[in-house]
Amino acid sequence: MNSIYKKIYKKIKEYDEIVIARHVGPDPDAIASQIALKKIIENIFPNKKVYAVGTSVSRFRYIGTLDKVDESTLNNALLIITDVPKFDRVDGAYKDRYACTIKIDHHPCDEIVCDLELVDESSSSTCQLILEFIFKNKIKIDSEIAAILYAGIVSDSDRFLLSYTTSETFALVSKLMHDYPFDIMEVYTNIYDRPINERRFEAYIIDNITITPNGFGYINITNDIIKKFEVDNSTPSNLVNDLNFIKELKAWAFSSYDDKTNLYKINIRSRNIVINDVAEKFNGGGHKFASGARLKTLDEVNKLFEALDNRCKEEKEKQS
Ligand SMILES: [Mn+2]
Repeated sequence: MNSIYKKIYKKIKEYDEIVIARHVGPDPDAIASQIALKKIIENIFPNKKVYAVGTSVSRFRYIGTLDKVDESTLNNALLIITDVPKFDRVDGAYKDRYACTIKIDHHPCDEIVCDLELVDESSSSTCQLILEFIFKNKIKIDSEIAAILYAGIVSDSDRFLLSYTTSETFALVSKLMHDYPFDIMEVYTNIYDRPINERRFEAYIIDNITITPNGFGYINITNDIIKKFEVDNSTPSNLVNDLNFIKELKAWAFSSYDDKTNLYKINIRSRNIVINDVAEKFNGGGHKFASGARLKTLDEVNKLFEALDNRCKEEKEKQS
């Protein structure tokens, strides 16, 4: 019987032009999964044209560089989307242009959107799924690709702190490190080195976050504050995990304003309280305990905060 891993390998083999895309507002797992997959395919099939597309983010350039492709020139191409559940959040690729589509992802999703799908909601990261794909197909990689995949797994699991971290995660990572040794400190430096102004900004957030009696923490981060601390609009998203393990916080959310899209961007995290269904009601979604939303008005932002506080209240009442 052909497993999904084998089926995906077969499809990749069939197509000469392959585009790999991931979600808008990428994180290290999104970029690492697409770049690693591109390198893997290029190693096995040097004659294929493989493009990893989407807006580049300078702070993730250590993972690799992205490509531009004119989709109108493609004919009979394969599209692989990684780390993204649906096409409305795919950055830089349009489904209709492709002869075949594949999805590799760990976000919850109630629909089939691609011809072939490797989806596992219980996986720590999309990079973990890529690792499974590699080992199941006995693909040879190298230490450079290994370091990229490790960066994605470490980052998405928040250094193995999140509940999606399983024995499977450690088994795969152990084999990866054993077979393809890489410089672990270099990976951590790339992911975690921060300028002092960013840490000061984090201190500001901790100083100014409001915590309700139900254990919900929220803060509206204005653009004046972003300017004052000389950080950028994506910085709040990068810091949101750092509020984990604060005793008084069961769930928390940051709101910041994005001038480019004219939308409020909300990052939501929780400890064991399901919040993605709340985010979904406010033009958002994501994982059970790590979600986000994009909203037009501050009024909607406040309504979302209220709904999240209510969710915390319900949970508190259940437990008492
Ligand atoms: Mn991910």
